[in-house]
Amino acid sequence: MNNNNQMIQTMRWYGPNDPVSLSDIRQAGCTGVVTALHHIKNGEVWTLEEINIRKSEVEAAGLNWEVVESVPVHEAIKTQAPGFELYIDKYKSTIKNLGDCGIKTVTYNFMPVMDWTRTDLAYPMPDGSLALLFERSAFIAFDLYMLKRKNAEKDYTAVEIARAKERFETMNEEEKLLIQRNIIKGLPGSEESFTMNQFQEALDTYEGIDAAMLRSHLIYFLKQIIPVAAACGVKMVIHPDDPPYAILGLPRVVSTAADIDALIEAVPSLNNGLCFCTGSFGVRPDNDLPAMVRQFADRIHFFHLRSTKRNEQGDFYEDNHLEGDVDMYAVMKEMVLLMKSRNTSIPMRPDHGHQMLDDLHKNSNPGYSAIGRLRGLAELRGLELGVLRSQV
Ligand code: DNO
Repeated sequence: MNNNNQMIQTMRWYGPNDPVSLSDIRQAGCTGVVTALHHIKNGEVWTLEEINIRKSEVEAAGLNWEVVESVPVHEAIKTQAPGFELYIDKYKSTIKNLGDCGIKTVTYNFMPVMDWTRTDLAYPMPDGSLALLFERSAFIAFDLYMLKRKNAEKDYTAVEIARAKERFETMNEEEKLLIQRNIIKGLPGSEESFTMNQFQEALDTYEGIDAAMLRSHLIYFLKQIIPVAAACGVKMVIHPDDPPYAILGLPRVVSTAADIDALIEAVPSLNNGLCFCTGSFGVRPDNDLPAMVRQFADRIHFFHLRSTKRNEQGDFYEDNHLEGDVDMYAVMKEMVLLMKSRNTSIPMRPDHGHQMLDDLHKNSNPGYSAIGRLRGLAELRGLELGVLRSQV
C-alpha cells in the first residue's frame, strides 16, 4: 500500500472567530485546513503580510494551510460592469501573493449574487441530529410571495406554483422571516449578505445576462487569471453551483460535465482545475459522479465529500456522508485510482455534517459544527482505507 497516494485530510476553518478551533480540527485527525481571509473585503488584494499572519497561526497549531476557500470573485467581474478590469488585476495580485507564500490551491466559484443556498438550516433527522435542507416549495414561495420577483411565475409549473402558494399560506411570520434570512443573508463563506431591497438590486444587475454571456465572462476571467496562476504554480479550482441549476432567474454555468468541458476547451491548462464537490454535483440525477471523476481526473485538485438525498419534488437534504444519493464507495474507488495514477495526494474535506450530540447545544456555523464533520471524516477515511487495502 502506498501511503503517499492517500487523500490529505482537512477541514474548513473560518478563522480566529470559528467556534471550532484548530486544535479541534487536529484532534479530528486532520493534517491541514482550508481557510480564507474572510475579513478582507471582496475584491481587495490579500497582502503578503495578511496571508503570512494566517499561515503562521495555522502552522503554530501543527497544521498546514492546504487550500484557500475561497478567493471570492467580485460581482463586477461576473457582470463585466464598468471598471471590472481593476478587480481582475487585484485578483491576479492576490493569486501571486498566495503562490509566493506557498499556498498553491485556490477555490472560487462563479455563481451570480448568491453562493450556496438552503431554506432550512435545522431540519430534524430521525436520529435527532439536524441537517441542511433545500425545500423547493419554500424557495418558490420566497421568490413569488416575499421577493415578488417580476415574471417569476414563468420559471415554474402550475403544480409547483400551487404547492408553493399552499406552503406560503401555512407559514407564520417567524418562519417567513427565517426562510428569507436563510436565503438572502448568505450562508457561511458566502461573503455576501443583503437586505431584501439590496437583494433585488443585485438581481437587477443580471438583467440581459443569460447563460451564454455569463459563460463568456467566466472564460474571459479564466484567460486572464490562469496564466498568472500557472506562472506561480497555483492551481485554481472552481466550485460547482449549489444547487446545480439556475435559480431566481440567475444563470448558472458550472453545474454539469458539459459545463466543465466548455471551460477546459477554452482554457486547457491543468491549472484550470476543479473542486469536485459530490454534494453539489450530486443533486442532479443526470450527473454521473464516478464517470465525472474519471473524465476530469487530471484536473481535480480538491475534493468536497458529502451526500444529498433528493425527492421527486425537487427538495434535497444533506444526508450522512455514506448515505443518500451519492454512491460514495464508487466515488472513493475512482479517487483512489486517480491519486495512484497521478502518483499524488489530493486534499479533501468532509463537506458539512449534521449538528449532533453536544453541538446541538452550541453555536456553530451551519453545516460546519465539529462532531458531524468528525463523523463524516472518520467514515470517509475508513472507506478510503478499505478501498486501498482491498486493491492490494
Ligand atoms: C459551502 C461551500 C461553498 C464554497 C464556495 C466556493 O459550504 O462549499 O460556499 O466554499 O462556493 O467558492
